[in-house]
Amino acid sequence: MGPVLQKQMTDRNHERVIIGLGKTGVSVARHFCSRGMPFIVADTRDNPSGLGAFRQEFPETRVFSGALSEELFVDAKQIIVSPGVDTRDPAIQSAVAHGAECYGDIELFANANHIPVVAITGSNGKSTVTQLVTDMACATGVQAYAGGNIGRPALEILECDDAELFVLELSSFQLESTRLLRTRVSTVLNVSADHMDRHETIERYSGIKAKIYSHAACSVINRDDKYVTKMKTSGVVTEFGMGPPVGQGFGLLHQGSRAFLAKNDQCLFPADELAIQGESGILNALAALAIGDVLGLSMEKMLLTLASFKGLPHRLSWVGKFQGVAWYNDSKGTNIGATVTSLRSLKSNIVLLAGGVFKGGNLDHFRAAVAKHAKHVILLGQDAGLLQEALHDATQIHSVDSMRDAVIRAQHLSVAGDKVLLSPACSSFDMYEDYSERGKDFENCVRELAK
Ligand code: UMA
Repeated sequence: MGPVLQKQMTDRNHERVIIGLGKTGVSVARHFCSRGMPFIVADTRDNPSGLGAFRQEFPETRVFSGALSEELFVDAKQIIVSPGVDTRDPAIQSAVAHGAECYGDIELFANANHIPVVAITGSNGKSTVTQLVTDMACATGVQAYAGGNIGRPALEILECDDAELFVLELSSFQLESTRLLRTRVSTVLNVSADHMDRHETIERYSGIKAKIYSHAACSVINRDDKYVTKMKTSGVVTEFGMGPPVGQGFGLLHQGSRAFLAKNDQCLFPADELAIQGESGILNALAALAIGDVLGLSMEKMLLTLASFKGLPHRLSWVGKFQGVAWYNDSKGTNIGATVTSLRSLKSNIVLLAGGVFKGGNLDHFRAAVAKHAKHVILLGQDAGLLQEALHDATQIHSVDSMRDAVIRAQHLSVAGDKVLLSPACSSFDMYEDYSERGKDFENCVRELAK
């Protein structure tokens, strides 16, 4: 190849820059590759863990590692960011100022997709509702695939030839980097402070979540959430909430002492028979029913799905009862809103294990819930000190250095009738690969102790 042609090839490759060599980056690379579109890849880590596998799959592709530089983007026309990449990076900002477009994988998905989409976001519960809606659709005979933040990149499920419905869990990071996604149904389940290190204010964060409603044929809203009810929706609106149903919406009705999930004036399912626990379990089930109803799924099949749904791992999951003490793994509780909801669900006699990387949020709200529900709090991880300061007068606080020590301390502090709850209110990246590795470590330590 002559130098001129080689220069042209290089420039063309550099027009499209994928940032992030994780699940999303690889799915974007495959998407471009299958369409014959050249690209380069950059990752801000010096030694990205997926590099070896990536080089094997894409031996011709240039990969840049380490801090992003302006030179990397000199020829860039499109920058495709992974959700974990902060677009406030100066080199990205400078490229955008020079005319480059910057967006994420969901934008690519939206441009290539022709199948109906359900889009689900919220600070908590979105994986559960995504899985439930997918299961309900499949039970009705609609071939549905779940993707997005739930773990399988959206561009990967786009390749499923038999798909009739895509159910996307979207994080604020993914919505932030999406310009236009048309959906059959969109929902924001709830809003409480999360990822404040990236979005800075809850108003900005809530504004990003609201983008999910901008091109929806139907908007499903949580009528109890003060942020969701202020969002601009589109299409037909269906509501859900803890009170009695409003109009054709979903809610709770009481018959005697029992509460039932209900539509309009019709009782559908006893709330105390749900395997997904607490108020959040009820709201997630109502949201899934509301979405499925809008899609025209069989109510009978949806209720059967609800009856057999055991919940996703690491979300207020039952680990076991040892010497009269009940142990729960809520490792997915990575923000204050999630942990407060779990504390409320378990009510009293709680020994709470928390800590990790704090992402911001209302610590007064956390302190009030801890004071009301927890006998002891055991803290570990990077931001244990910060949490200790915030909680010191709420209850008895203990600090430890490892999950094993946290579990041993919890066992010493608890008596029969108590509940030990791992719900960190923080992300796990200081000590673990992700929340599921943290949850598994917790469960292993508990089972080790119970032997
Ligand atoms: N990277 C950089 N620079 C950065 C940040 C990341 O180069 O500033 C690189 C990392 O070094 C790594 C790659 O980008 O090589 C990882 O990208 P990523 O962090 O975006 O992670 P993916 O593997 O692509 O996974 C992402 C979501 N991760 C995040 O949003 C942080 C996954 O959600 C999602 O399942 C997946 O896409 C498929 O859609 C996880 C998550 O933690 C579960 N989500 C957050 C949450 O639920 O709270 C939002």
